[in-house]
Amino acid sequence: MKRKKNVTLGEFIIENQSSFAYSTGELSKLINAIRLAAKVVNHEVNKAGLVDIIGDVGETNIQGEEQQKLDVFANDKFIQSLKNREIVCGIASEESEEFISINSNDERNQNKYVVLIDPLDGSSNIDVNVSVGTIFSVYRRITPVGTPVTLEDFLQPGKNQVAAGYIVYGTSTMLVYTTGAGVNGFTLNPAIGTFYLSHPDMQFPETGTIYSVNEGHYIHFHQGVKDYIKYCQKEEEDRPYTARYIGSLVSDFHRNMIKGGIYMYPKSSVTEEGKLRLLYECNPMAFLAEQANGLAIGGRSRILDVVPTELHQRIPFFVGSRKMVEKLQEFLDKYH
Ligand code: P6P
Repeated sequence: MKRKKNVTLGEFIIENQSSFAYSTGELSKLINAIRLAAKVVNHEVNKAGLVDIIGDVGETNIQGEEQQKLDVFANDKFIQSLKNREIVCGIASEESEEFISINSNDERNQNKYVVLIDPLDGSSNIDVNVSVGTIFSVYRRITPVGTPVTLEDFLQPGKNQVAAGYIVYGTSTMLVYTTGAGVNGFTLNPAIGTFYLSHPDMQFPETGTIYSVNEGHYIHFHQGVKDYIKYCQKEEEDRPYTARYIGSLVSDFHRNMIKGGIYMYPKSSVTEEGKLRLLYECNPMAFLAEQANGLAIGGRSRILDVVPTELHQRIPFFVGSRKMVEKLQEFLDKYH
C-alpha cells in the first residue's frame, strides 16, 4: 500500500491508529512520547560539540562502558517522556542494570506496555561527530495489569513485539518505526520541529553489494564468517562487494535498508556471545528488518524466535537483505 508523502508523523499515527493491533490509542500515545523525546535529544546531539555535554561523566554503565554525558541525557529524556504520559508500566534500558517499574505497584495502573531502549547507540562516536541513534522496542506486558511488572514482562521473544524503531541522528534526523504493518521513515524538519513522512513503506532490496563488519576482528571470527567475508571480496559475479562500516548499528542498518546490504556482528574468540544486546538492539532491528522483507539471524536461528534469559544478554547478529543473509547462513551451516 503506497502512502502519500509529507504527512506529518502526528497525522500518520492518527490515520493508522486502527492498524495498531489491539491498540486503544495507548500505542499512539507511546509513539508520540518517543517522538517528543527524539526532538529533545536531537537538539542536544546537534550541539554536542558546543556545550559541556560530550565526554564522559566519569562513571561506567552496567556494560562497564564509560557513560557519555549525552547517553545519560538521552536515557533520562526517553524515560521521562514515557513516564509523563503514564502509558507504560515498565522500562528497561542499556543504561540501567535493573528494569524500571512505573507505578506498577498501583493496582489502578492499567498500562499494558513495556518499553526497552538503547538510548544512544554508538555513543562513542559522539566525540568524533559520527552519527548515533536511539533504538526502542515495545511489548504488551504478560502479567496482569494492576500488578507489579516483572522481569518476565521483558524477557519475551522478539516475535511478541508490538512496535519497534530507531531514531538516527545523522545528516538529517529520522525516526523509522513499525507497528507490524510495514516500516515507515519520517524526517525531522528542524526549523519547525516536525517529522514528515519521507520514506513510506521502506523495504530491504532483496540483495545488495554492501557488507558491514569490523574486519579488525577477522582473525577471531568463526570460520564460516571468515569464508563469507572472502566470498564478498572475490572477483566474481556481482562481487567484490563494497565494505561500509560506520561503527553505529543504526546508521549501518539504515544505509543497508535503503541501498541493500548485510550488517554482521559475529561472536568471536574475544566476544564469545557477540557484542550486541538481544533485547534492545537486535530484537527491534530484527522486527524492522522482517517488516521490510529483510532477514535477521543469530547464527543458527531467527533472532525473533530466541527466548531471552537475561535482560542484557548478548547475541551474534546478522541482518539485512534476505539473499545476502541466506548466503551467509550457507557458509555458517558448512561448519555445523
Ligand atoms: P565495534 C556501538 O557501540 C555498537 O553497539 C553498534 O552500534 C556498532 O555497530 C558496534 O557496537 C561497533 O562495535 O566493536 O566494531 O567498535
